[in-house]
Amino acid sequence: MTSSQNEMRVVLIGRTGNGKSSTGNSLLHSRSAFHATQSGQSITKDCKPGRYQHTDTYGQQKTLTVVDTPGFFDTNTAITNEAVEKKIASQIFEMTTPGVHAFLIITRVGRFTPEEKNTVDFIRHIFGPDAIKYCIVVITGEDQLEEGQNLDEFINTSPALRDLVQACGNRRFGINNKLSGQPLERKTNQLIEIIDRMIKNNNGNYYTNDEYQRIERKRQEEKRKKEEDERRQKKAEEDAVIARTRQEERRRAEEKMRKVQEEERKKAEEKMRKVQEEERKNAEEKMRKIREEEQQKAEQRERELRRELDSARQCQRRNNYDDDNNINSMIRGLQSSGLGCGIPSMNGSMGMPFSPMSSGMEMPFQTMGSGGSRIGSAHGGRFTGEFMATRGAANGRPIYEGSRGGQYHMTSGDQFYSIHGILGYHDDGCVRVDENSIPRGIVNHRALRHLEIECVNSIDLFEFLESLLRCVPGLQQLQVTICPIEGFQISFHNIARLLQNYVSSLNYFHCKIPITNVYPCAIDQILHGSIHSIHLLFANVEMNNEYIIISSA
Ligand SMILES: Nc1nc2c(ncn2[C@@H]2O[C@H](COP(=O)(O)OP(=O)(O)OP(=O)(O)O)[C@@H](O)[C@H]2O)c(=O)[nH]1
Ligand SMILES: [Mg+2]
Repeated sequence: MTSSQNEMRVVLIGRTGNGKSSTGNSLLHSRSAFHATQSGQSITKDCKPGRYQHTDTYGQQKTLTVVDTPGFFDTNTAITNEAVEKKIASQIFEMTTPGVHAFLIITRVGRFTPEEKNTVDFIRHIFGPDAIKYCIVVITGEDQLEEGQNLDEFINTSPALRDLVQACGNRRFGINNKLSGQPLERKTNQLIEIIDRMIKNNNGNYYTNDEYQRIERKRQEEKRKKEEDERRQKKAEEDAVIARTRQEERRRAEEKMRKVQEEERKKAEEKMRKVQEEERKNAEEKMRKIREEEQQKAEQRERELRRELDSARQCQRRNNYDDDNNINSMIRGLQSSGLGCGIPSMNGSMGMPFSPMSSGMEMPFQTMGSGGSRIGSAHGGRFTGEFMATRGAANGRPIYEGSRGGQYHMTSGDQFYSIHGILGYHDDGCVRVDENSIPRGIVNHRALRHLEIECVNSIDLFEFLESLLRCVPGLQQLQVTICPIEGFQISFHNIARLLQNYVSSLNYFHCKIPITNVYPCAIDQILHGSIHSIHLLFANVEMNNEYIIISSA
């Protein structure tokens, strides 16, 4: 097999203690690559390779591999049986494959034994007959040659050694491993040159045989398998990296897509929100403008009406209230203006839940007349009261005088009850219905459903109704006739709330105010102070020459 120019593999073989390890260290320029010591037994137990980067005299570099081996021909150890021999051989093959450039047979000055001649046979036996062409006899202990004796003279002193050297093609070399530094380096360089020459003589080949071939094939196969495994592993790793990269890219793309979608969704939401906000603002602005316009119109109308009323008052003052026709004509003027008759509810959608007039139902009440009339309902009744309250003060305390009480007439079946004195004055000056003053056992006033009240002089309608309605929680229909005096003020807004709060069952309300008792200022209060707040139970405001009628239908 052609030798590689930059490799040299050398095997040291010889008897125990001959200096194999020492020679190996010299070749490797080391003192400790192999363990070398003076001992009767083999120190080296297993083959061991050592490497050194050798530079020859031409500056060419080569890797020198030196394989140290256990001692041969030792009675105690070493190569004494087939098993150990095979083990050593196998290790040498492993460490020097694909072949050996040189077998160095290590012998020693003064210690050569005839058995060592068998080393050649051992080499032939292990490596084959041609291995001898690659053997060199290296004699250690050159420093121990007798004075004046050269290496060949020493060789010639032993026929067995001479035979060994001859068997090895007279290739021999003497070395003193005790040298150091340059002298030792010169020696090792000379030995390597001898090996080089031997290789050349062997046509530049290292020694190989079937076993080496087999091992080499096996090694190549293992190398190929290893490379294949590595290639497969590398491919698997690359595939894994690609898969991870793809997965990562997919994840990034999904993340990007998700972000884009999220952003688009937010943008759309923001856009929608802005549009809705804009629409809301526009609608609010529109509503505000409409309200403003309506407000302005109402204010304008109110100013006009006030002007008209002022002029009417002035006119009346001038006539010292003598000319009722003027007032009536003013009222008619108001009626024709739309305020006095059928003023629509402020909230157009609020229709009356109960509207006997419009629905054609029979009115449960009869129109109030003097003395009243009986009511057909079993739980209907009629209340009339005459109150004349004068208010004064004595010692800082209020004094109330005047006629007290009133009458309550009620039908129950065929009976007609008259109840007197159910109204009373109170310290705070209000006229209230006193529930305790209603004679018990005569009538279950809490069961009243229909009630008519007529007050011939001014009372605080709100206070009066509040106290009355506490006594009649089941009331469904209420008719009130009052006669306000000049300056009398009625807050129909408050009364409406009162009726709705206290008598949830109330579905009909009828309030009649004789016009003859109402002075313009009272009309003013009724129409302008409260009428705008009226709703539901005050859906209708009617006015004729005799009455202002406010009712729920
Ligand atoms: N004076 C002298 N002593 C040497 C020389 N070479 C080796 N020795 C000594 O010989 C003894 C044995 O040397 P090793 O190198 O251990 O011999 P070995 O062949 O490896 O022995 P095993 O490993 O037991 O087989 C050591 O004490 C070395 O110092 C030499 O050239 N001159
Ligand atoms: Mg040794």
